[in-house]
Amino acid sequence: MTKAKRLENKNDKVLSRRSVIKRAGVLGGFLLAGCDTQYYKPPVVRDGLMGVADIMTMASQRMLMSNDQLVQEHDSSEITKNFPVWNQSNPEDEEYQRLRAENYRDWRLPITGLVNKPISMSLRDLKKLPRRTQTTMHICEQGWSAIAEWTGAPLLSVIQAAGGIKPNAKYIMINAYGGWYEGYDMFDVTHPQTILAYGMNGKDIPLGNGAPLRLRVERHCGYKQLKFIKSIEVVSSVENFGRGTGGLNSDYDFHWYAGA
Ligand SMILES: Nc1nc2c(c(=O)[nH]1)N[C@H]1C(S)=C(S)[C@@H](COP(=O)(O)O)O[C@H]1N2
Ligand SMILES: [Mo]
Repeated sequence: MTKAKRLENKNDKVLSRRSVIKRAGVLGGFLLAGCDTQYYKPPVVRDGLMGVADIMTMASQRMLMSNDQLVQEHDSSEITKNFPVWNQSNPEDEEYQRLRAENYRDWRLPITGLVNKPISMSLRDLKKLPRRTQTTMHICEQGWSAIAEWTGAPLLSVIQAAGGIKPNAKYIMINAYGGWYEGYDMFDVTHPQTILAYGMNGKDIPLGNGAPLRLRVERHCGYKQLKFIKSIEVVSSVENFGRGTGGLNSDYDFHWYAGA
């Protein structure tokens, strides 16, 4: 890792989950609840609980990870030359195409729902927030992996820019242009390597890899790395989205949580 990157990533300390939980008022919900585990549960879906196997896998994975552990960060020499473009590569969405034609000049990210100060951020606003650069391995559940360097704003600092969450907030739902959406719990939101990335390998994110903004939530498989981000909503329940399982992929038989 270069010195510059190490400097950028010094924000990890500021943003480490524990320090945030300790700092009164930032994520009020954590403090009022006085207990993390409430936020580390999978969504309860309409047709009952997630499968027992899912819950066991998730519980043991999260126990192992409870030390704020970071995923491995690679050397820039390991970056994959031709990072795949997988699934959607250019959403057929009128609004998206209009924004793209103007190089995303008018693109905005609304952050709404159970936050203290709903806002709408431009790419410039996002670039003014603390910045993190990480070279990580993307692992697609469909059997491939590749390494890239990602640069972006920690999701946590974006939520903080919206005034922090209200006490009853439990999940965040992210919508993408082209119809994908995924849900994440506060465990993912507050992790230092969870970033809204606008840069890939030192350049703007290419169209096919999710321009102008995609999520990197490094301990999840590929399908949780949402591309073409459109909006963020903080919610207390995932019930009202799609089929109510907490994400497009779990709506259609993938697991809500399949952490690596
Ligand atoms: N909006 C959106 N996000 C998405 C997808 C997609 O089709 N649309 N595919 C997912 C899957 S399964 C993978 S493996 C990665 C692929 O990212 P890439 O195209 O940058 O390789 O994006 C994920 N996020
Ligand atoms: Mo994937």
